[in-house]
Amino acid sequence: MVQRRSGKRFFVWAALAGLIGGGVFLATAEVFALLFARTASPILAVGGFVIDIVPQPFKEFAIATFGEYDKIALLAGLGLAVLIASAIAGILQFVRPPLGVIALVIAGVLSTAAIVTRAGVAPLAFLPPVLGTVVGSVILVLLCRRLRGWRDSFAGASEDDRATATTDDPPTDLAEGESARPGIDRRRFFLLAAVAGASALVVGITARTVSMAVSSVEAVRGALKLPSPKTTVTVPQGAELDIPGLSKLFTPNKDFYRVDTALTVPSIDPDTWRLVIDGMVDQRVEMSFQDILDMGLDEYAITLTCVSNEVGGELVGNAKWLGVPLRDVLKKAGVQSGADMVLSRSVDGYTASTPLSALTDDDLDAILAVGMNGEPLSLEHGFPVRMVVPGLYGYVSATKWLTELKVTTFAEDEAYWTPRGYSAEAPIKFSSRVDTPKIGEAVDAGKIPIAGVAWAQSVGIERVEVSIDDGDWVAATLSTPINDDTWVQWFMEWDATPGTHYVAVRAVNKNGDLQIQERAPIAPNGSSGWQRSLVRVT
Ligand SMILES: Nc1nc2c(c(=O)[nH]1)N[C@H]1C(S)=C(S)[C@@H](COP(=O)(O)O)O[C@H]1N2
Ligand SMILES: [Mo]
Repeated sequence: MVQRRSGKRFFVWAALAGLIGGGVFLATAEVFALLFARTASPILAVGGFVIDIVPQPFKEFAIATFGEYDKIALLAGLGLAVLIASAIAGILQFVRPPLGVIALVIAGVLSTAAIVTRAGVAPLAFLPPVLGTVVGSVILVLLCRRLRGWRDSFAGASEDDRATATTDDPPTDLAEGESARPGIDRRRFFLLAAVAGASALVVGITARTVSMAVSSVEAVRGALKLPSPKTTVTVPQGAELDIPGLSKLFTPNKDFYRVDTALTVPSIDPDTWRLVIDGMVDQRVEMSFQDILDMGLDEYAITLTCVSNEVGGELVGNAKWLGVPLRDVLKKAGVQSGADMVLSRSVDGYTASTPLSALTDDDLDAILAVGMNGEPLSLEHGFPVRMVVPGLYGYVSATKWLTELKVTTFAEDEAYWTPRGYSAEAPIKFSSRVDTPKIGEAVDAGKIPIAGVAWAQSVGIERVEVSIDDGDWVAATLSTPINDDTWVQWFMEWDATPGTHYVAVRAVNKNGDLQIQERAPIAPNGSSGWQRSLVRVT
């Protein structure tokens, strides 16, 4: 009797194991969707797929029945289907392994298909459902194994009890049908069930909530129309050379390098965003996003560089920024004498220390930027407001998701990277780079261009020189510069002969300084050296 009753009870726990396995699957997928591909949430992708395939009359029926709650009804229905299917998968895995895992894998394949066939999908979008399937299956297998262990020792114990009951031994102090063994196995099952179930709930709900916050800010950003600027950047004739393999004059936003410490991209609603200017100021000032726009926007072309850029590296990009001068913003608060630094703070706590003079100097275009290449900043590049300062590495000047400007001193305050091995002040070391021919890619012999970019923000590039096989330095042809804050393109025609050759490049800035030849690592204040690369000609 006892056994039959508890046999049924095990099916309930098997169903619970299935629910937990399913929950872990979804929670894992949500976390990786948040990290790699926001559109890769299995539930939402399958929901979207269902919306796409159900026939029009059915959609009308759904709208007539549920009204504006039709999407919620769909998600609730899907949720219910997931619950039932997970419970069944648990029971299957308990009685006929690996049927439950097979069911989970089928669900994984279907949701992967729903995700990767959506429009505009990220390249890694398959990862969330695949990882979800793997982790969910592991949990399901472990839970069912422990459950079977519990059932077997339970059945064993019952038989023992029956066997002992035929003898005249006095009853033990264990309750009927119980022995120490099933107690341990039961605890093992419930411990894993509790840990996995609770983690799935907490992690899954957190990840989904963050995703929803992000997508609503994404929608706000999509609907945002920045006012037209008072002035725009004039791109002179001959500013952009047309050479295959050469960097575009303006780096497209999707190719623009991204460097920050943010694990998840902050999502800030511009309506509630505020910038606080405080510290050594006459009056603390608070500005809204609209206050910034109301100052009137101008367009600035500025090349941004990361201190982590190695010689010849990719962590540099050029953009047209829409923004307002930081000196005008600081004027509103009134900077007090004695201050020599502005500590800018991001909503995620990141800070940068910028010399006050770099922000207040009339000859420097240090700005608060709201737009990048004709669009509002993307979330990754600092939406809604970031700083851009020509001539200083990003980590000491280009704070994204800006929230506070504290006027202070270097003696008083320290920025995020300062105690981590990087200098408190870091002007960009001007540099030059070869874009084509690409290192390691063989080129055909004959007349080919050698071309690249060079930058010396706030000073300007005077000359770029190229040396082949350690021969004489020959001046390359420069594109017409936009201004001294942006990079210039350069090229030189080369009669390439078969074999391997060294191509080296160096620049001279408008102060007449030669690019530093001595190699330096990126820490503590930026790399230096001349790029010299091996090119194979066939
Ligand atoms: N909030 C915040 N802003 C930041 C950073 C960061 O980690 N957090 N990194 C800085 C660094 S090191 C660089 S090089 C630039 C890069 O800007 P980008 O990602 O738009 O190219 O942002 C700067 N602003
Ligand atoms: Mo950086």
